[in-house]
Order: sequence, then C-alpha cells, then structure tokens
Amino acid sequence: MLPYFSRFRGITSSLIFVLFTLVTVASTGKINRKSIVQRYNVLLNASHPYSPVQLGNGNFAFNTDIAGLQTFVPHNTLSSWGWHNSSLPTTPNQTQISDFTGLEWWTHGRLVKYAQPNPEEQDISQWLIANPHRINLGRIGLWFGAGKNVSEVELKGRNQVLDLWSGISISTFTYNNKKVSVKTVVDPETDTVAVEIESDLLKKGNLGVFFDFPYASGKNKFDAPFVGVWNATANHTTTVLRKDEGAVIKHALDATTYFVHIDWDDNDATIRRETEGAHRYILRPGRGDGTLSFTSTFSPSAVHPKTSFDKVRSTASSWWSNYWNSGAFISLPTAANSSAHELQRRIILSQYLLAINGAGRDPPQESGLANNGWYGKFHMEMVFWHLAHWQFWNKWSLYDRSIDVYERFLPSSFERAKKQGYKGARLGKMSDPSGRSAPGQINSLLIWQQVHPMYFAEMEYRKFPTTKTLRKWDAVLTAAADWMADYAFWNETTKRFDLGPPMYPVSENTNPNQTINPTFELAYWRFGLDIASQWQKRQRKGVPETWTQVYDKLAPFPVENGLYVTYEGIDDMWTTPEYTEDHQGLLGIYGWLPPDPERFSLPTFTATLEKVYETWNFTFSYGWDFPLLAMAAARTGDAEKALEWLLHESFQFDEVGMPVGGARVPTPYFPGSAGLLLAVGMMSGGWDGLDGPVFPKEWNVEVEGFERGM
Ligand SMILES: *[C@@H]1O[C@H](CO)[C@@H](O)[C@H](O)[C@H]1NC(C)=O
Ligand SMILES: *[C@@H]1O[C@H](CO)[C@@H](O)[C@H](O)[C@H]1NC(C)=O
Ligand SMILES: *[C@@H]1O[C@H](CO)[C@@H](O)[C@H](O)[C@H]1NC(C)=O
Ligand SMILES: *[C@@H]1O[C@H](CO)[C@@H](O)[C@H](O)[C@H]1NC(C)=O
Ligand SMILES: *[C@@H]1O[C@H](CO)[C@@H](O)[C@H](O)[C@H]1NC(C)=O
Ligand SMILES: *[C@@H]1O[C@H](CO)[C@@H](O)[C@H](O)[C@H]1NC(C)=O
Ligand SMILES: *[C@@H]1O[C@H](CO)[C@@H](O)[C@H](O)[C@H]1NC(C)=O
Ligand SMILES: *[C@@H]1O[C@H](CO)[C@@H](O)[C@H](O)[C@H]1NC(C)=O
Ligand SMILES: *[C@@H]1O[C@H](CO)[C@@H](O)[C@H](O)[C@H]1NC(C)=O
Ligand SMILES: CC(=O)N[C@H]1CO[C@H](CO)[C@@H](O)[C@@H]1O
Repeated sequence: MLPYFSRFRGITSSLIFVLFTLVTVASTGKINRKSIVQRYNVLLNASHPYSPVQLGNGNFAFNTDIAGLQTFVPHNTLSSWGWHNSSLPTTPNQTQISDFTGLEWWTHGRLVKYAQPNPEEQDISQWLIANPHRINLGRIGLWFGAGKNVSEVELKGRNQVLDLWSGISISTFTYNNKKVSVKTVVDPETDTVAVEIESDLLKKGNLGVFFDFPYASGKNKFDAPFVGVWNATANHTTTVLRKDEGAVIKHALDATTYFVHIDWDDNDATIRRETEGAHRYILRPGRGDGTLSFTSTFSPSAVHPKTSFDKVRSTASSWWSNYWNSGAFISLPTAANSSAHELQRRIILSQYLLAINGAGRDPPQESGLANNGWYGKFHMEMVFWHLAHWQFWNKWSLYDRSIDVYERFLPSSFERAKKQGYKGARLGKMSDPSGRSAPGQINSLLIWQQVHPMYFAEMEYRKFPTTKTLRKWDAVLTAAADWMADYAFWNETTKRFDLGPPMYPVSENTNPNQTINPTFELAYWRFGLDIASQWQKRQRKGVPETWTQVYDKLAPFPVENGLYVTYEGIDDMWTTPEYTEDHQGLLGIYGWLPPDPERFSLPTFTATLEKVYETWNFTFSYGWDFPLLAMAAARTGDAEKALEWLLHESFQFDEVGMPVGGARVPTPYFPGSAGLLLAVGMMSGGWDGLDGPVFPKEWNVEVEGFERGM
C-alpha cells in the first residue's frame, strides 16, 4: 500500500487522509471484527479428551493439549502430503493393483463394470480401500526430566488461550512451584510449528522437549481420535542428521520418507535419541537463561531454510488478521440473545477451524486434519459442502487452493467413464490425491458429485464474469455434462430419460437396483446441464444436442399425494424408519439449488417440508443435514425455523468449536462447520428473488461482503 500512496506525494495531506480513510473502510467494513472474533478466543484449564486446540494452515495441522503441545494427550500432526502404503497382499492373483477387476452389474440391458469389492478379490479390494492412508507425522511434547512421567493433574493453575485473531496458543501453568509458559504457532506457508518455552526449570535442565514418531497401519477406517501405531518400532526407522543449532530427523516408513527440520536458537542445546531402537528424541536446553525456542518443519524435502519462532509468529499474526479482515462478516446481537451468542460462537470458531482443516491443496477429509476418517481420504460428493461456503463468504483464494481437483482428476474420470462404456468423464467418490476412487458399492453408484463443478463454476462466473473463468471451467463442464447426458437412459415406454437404476441417491439408504429418478438428482441434472449449456453459449459455441434432449426430456420430479418423494416409486417413504432418518436430500431442490424454472412447485415443496418436519427422526440426523434444513426453511421465508435448525440439539459444537459427529460419525465432522457457514452465508447474502439477510427482524443483524445465492 505504501508505494501506491507515495505517488500522491504532491497532493495535500488532507486529501491523502480522505483517500486513506476510504481505502480502510472499503477493506474492513464497519463491523469491529477484531472485538467479535476475540470474544470467542478458546480458554481452557484442562485438555479436552479428544478435541485438540488446533494450529495450522490448511495443509498442515499441529493439534495441541492444555500445555500447547502434545504432552499429555497424543493429538495428531497431519498434513496434505503425508501418506503411506502398506505392502501389497501376497495372496495368489491379488498381488498388484491391476489384479482388481471389480464387479459387473446389469445396467439397462448391458453389463457395466463397477469398482466394487469382489469376493474373489477381497484382499486386493481391501488394500485399495485402505491405501494410501494419511499418516501422523509425529508428536512433540514437554519432557520433565529423565525417568519422570508427569501427568496433567500435577500442573497447577493450568491455562490455555487460543487467540483467534493472531493464530497463537499461549499456555501457562506451574510445575514444581516454577512457572512455565508455552507459546505455539504454525506458519501459514510452510508446515512449521514454532514454540517458545519460558521457565526457570529450563535453567537447571529439568525441562525439555520430546519428539516421537509412530508407524502407520492402515488397519482402521476411523483412526480417531489418535492416529498411528506407537509400538511397532521395528517396522520403521528414524535417523538424526545433525547441523548447527539444529537437527534433521529423517523418518522412513516403507516407501514413505519425510524430514523434520528442527532449528533452535541455543548454541548449547542438544538432541538425542532416548532409547536405542525407539523413535523418541529429547531436545535439552543448553544455556541457562530460562528460554527455549525452536521451530519444527515437517516436509517431504531434505532441505529447508532455517526459521525462527519470532518470524513464524509475526507471519502467522499477519496472515490471521488479514484472514479475518477479508471477505464477509456477520455480527449478531450476542448480548441481547443467547441463541445469537451461541450462533456467533459457532460461526467464528468454524471460520477459524475451516481455514485450518478445509483449505488445503486437496479437498478435506471429513475430519480435516484433526484425525483420520475413511483412512484419511476425501469424498468427491462432499466437496460441495466443504468448499461452497468460501464463495459465499468471498474467500476465493482459499477456495482456489483445491478447486482445481476437477481438472486434476479429469484423466482418471475419463478413464472411469470409458471402462463403463460411457462418454465424457465420471467423477469418483472416496479419493486419495492421485484421483483413484476406493472400491465400494456406494462409492461406485453415487452420482450427485457429478454436478458440483457446474455449481462452483456458475457461482464463480457471477462474481468474475470473464473469459478467464469460462476457460478455467470449460473442459471440466463439457466432460462432466457429456457423461451426465450419456448416463441418462432413454426409456422407450415413457419417452423420457431416466436416472438409474442401479444408483444411490444422496441419502445412500435405498436399494440401488430399485432406485430410479430421485428428486434431488433430477433437479441437479437439470441445473447442471443448463449451466453447461449456458457455458457453451457464452463462449459462442454450439450446445451438444444430447444435453438439450436430456434436459428437455428428463423424467419429472416424482410426486405422490402432493409431496415430493426421495425417488420414483419408493414404497412407504414416510413410514419406513430407514427412509426418514438419513439425509433429507430432496429438500436440496430449494434453498441449496435455485428452483427449476419449469418443474419446481412451491406448494408441493412447502407441503414436503412440513411432512419432513412431521415424520423425520432428527436425533439420527447429523452434519450438513441441519444446514440443509436451515437453507430450505430460510428460502421459504421462515428465519426462526432456520435458526432452530442451526442450533438443534443434535447439531453440537464442543468447547473448542469442533463439530460433533453425533449418532453416526466421529468428532470432528467438518461438513457440519462448512454447512453452517454455507447456510449462514446464504441467509446473509440472500438468494436471487429474496434479499438477505434472512434473519429474525428483531435481531438486526449486520452483514458485510456476502455473495448472493442463485
Ligand atoms: C476449569 O474451567 C471450568 C469450566 O470453565 C470450571 O468450571 C472449573 O472450575 C475450572 N477449574 C479450575 C481448576 O480452574
Ligand atoms: C501408494 O501406491 C500407489 C499405487 O502404486 C501410488 O500411486 C501412490 O503414489 C503410493 N503412495 C505412497 C504415499 O506411497
Ligand atoms: C443389485 O443387483 C446386483 C446384481 O446386478 C446384486 O449383486 C445385488 O445384490 C443387488 N442388490 C440388492 C440390494 O438387491
Ligand atoms: C505415563 O503415565 C501414563 C498414565 O498416567 C501411562 O499411560 C504411560 O504409559 C506412562 N508412560 C511411561 C513412559 O511410563
Ligand atoms: C502393540 O499394541 C497393540 C495394541 O495394544 C497390541 O495388540 C500389539 O501386540 C502390540 N505390538 C507389539 C509389537 O508390541
Ligand atoms: C511390522 O512388521 C512385521 C514383520 O513384517 C509385521 O508382521 C507386522 O504386522 C508389522 N506391524 C504393523 C503394525 O504393520
Ligand atoms: C432469541 O431469538 C430467537 C429467534 O428470534 C427467539 O426465538 C428467542 O426468543 C430470543 N431469545 C431471547 C432471550 O430474546
Ligand atoms: C421405463 O419406465 C417405466 C416407468 O418408470 C419403468 O417401469 C421401466 O422399467 C422403464 N424401462 C426401462 C427399460 O428401464
Ligand atoms: C431415532 O434415532 C435414534 C438413534 O439416534 C434411535 O435411538 C431412536 O429409536 C429413533 N427413534 C425412532 C422413533 O425411530
Ligand atoms: C483365477 C486365476 O486367475 N487363477 C490363477 C492364479 O494364479 C495361479 C498361479 O499364478 C494361476 O495358475 C491361476 O490360474
């Protein structure tokens, strides 16, 4: 900003003042963001048993306990890049990836090959599901002296403060009548955790730091809350490569190798392996001035420039304040209304946690970088929930970090479609960074992930209506739409195009061989083909005939007794517990999606919404179900009801802000946080045809910088 203003040196100082004021107002708005954010700083006096206080940067998270490290609770250190393969099975004919053939299912008169576990190929199928798996890069904790095993209750006056505005954790406590303070912060650019410890205990050598490294097993689908195998010490190796005022620890687990660059600012400090054959190292201070500061950078690379605690702290502080100051913000009447206070808390903590867990180079796994779910893999159908909120909150640079996943995965998506005899590109589901989709019946038969690119592209075009945006998405939209058109099946009897069978709808709870024409997927197909067609027209290109035919002649939304139903012909939809306890996918056609211009009926939708309220078992609902319900309620104008959903007793956020998994999945379940921000984003920015903010009038909410929904 300075060089820009220096060009105005000739102008009178009062004019410069005016200009400066305008610029400041435009960038930060009128809400006092800092005071609202810091009101929700996390304050603890004990470790949470499974939810860590997180520090991180989107691609890396260091998860801490009460003392600001991983001393008492073995919280994880996870990254975008740290993955491991177990050895391939040795079962005859199942020793390589190409031995997996999947299963053939009849699909509209022909056999189609699906990537499903084949009972004849159980071992290689399971290997493909569990590999690669995300690894815990290591544990760093306080060391209280040789042979000492100190427990948390021995620390007096424990306190941990996480300052959200600057991204730093400060822990203080007394041990053996000596004060200790630990400051911890993670670099926004590199995977560096920086720590400063202050205590008289350091002067006598009675305090240090341990580093420990686990093996990875790939045995558990959910490695929660803790990841890694600590006692298989013979299965992996660690080696210390020394350097001045620092060390590099090389960790090798089979084909996976990475490096931990530890730098300190104390000439006499030393690092040593604690016990031969194990992987625990102790860093002991040398000089006796009562301060030990060090940085620990985790990297696949053997070289990394030296950095320092002060440098990381200052970079992190600027990054976080800029994060809070940019994009949208909402201020709720927290003093007047306890619901508003709780919602504001959820919003602020979700914003903090999603910058750490939902802004990496790949879309996030559902548990982000806190622990492992589904072996650490991410789901393509969840990308909408994980990333769409960034668009509504105008945080495009974070969204852009991983949105190229569609382009990166195009080759494997083309191959998937080709193997099954379809044109275009079929998106996978449970994925690793290579784009391979794990075998699974649901994984291979789910289809709603296919349309997300159209949604993202259109929101982006509304904001940036440029040739660059059109080019960015052209290949992806064309390939995705080609598959969508080819997948729709022309029914000679009814003279219309059908979706499925076999297929799974959003709710994943119906018989795939009977599931045909689900309401949500029909609406999404129409929406997606429409966007893809407009994309062609905007580029002055022709629209493929098949897209138009499928768009025009797609089966109508199934309606029974004046209500939309999950899929055409579903039996006893409203009285079968199985159907009334999972995702209310059909509600996505209004709120999440814009109403279909020719096919949507508001009276039918309103009646369906009421019926869902009446019949659903919401104790079994979880994650993004509540934001979905809130969006549907808000778009029909019922702001009070929308808030009820966002604060529902089955939709909890714990004391550190983690979205509680609830009845179905471990904590954290980040689609809950991302869905919350999406719903709040839409309720703040409004929709085409319904101005926001859509909140109770008495709340007088203040919003700034939100995008409007379609
Ligand atoms: C710790 O915090 C909890 C909740 O805020 C409070 O109830 C408790 O008294 C505190 N304990 C100590 C030892 O300060
Ligand atoms: C795991 O194996 C697959 C298949 O050979 C390979 O593409 C991938 O890069 C491997 N990942 C790691 C972390 O070794
Ligand atoms: C669906 O059909 C496939 C064969 O095409 C069969 O293997 C599978 O068991 C069927 N599933 C159900 C739930 O009927
Ligand atoms: C330290 O104590 C805890 C229980 O307080 C125990 O789980 C752990 O194994 C002990 N560690 C060592 C190295 O003895
Ligand atoms: C490691 O611990 C697990 C679970 O506690 C146990 O089943 C296994 O035998 C142990 N392995 C070794 C090598 O000690
Ligand atoms: C460690 O290696 C041994 C020998 O290869 C193997 O039997 C064991 O299963 C491995 N442990 C883990 C946790 O993978
Ligand atoms: C807080 O706002 C909600 C939503 O408008 C309302 O239902 C509730 O009564 C309010 N509570 C108080 C204490 O004003
Ligand atoms: C055509 O649609 C009818 C009505 O939905 C359905 O019963 C029939 O199975 C469909 N035909 C084919 C070949 O899928
Ligand atoms: C609702 O789901 C819960 C599981 O979370 C279950 O315990 C309860 O029995 C269900 N209630 C009904 C009425 O089906
Ligand atoms: C079913 C099948 O492919 N069986 C083969 C498994 O591998 C052995 C030895 O390589 C072959 O002899 C079998 O034909």
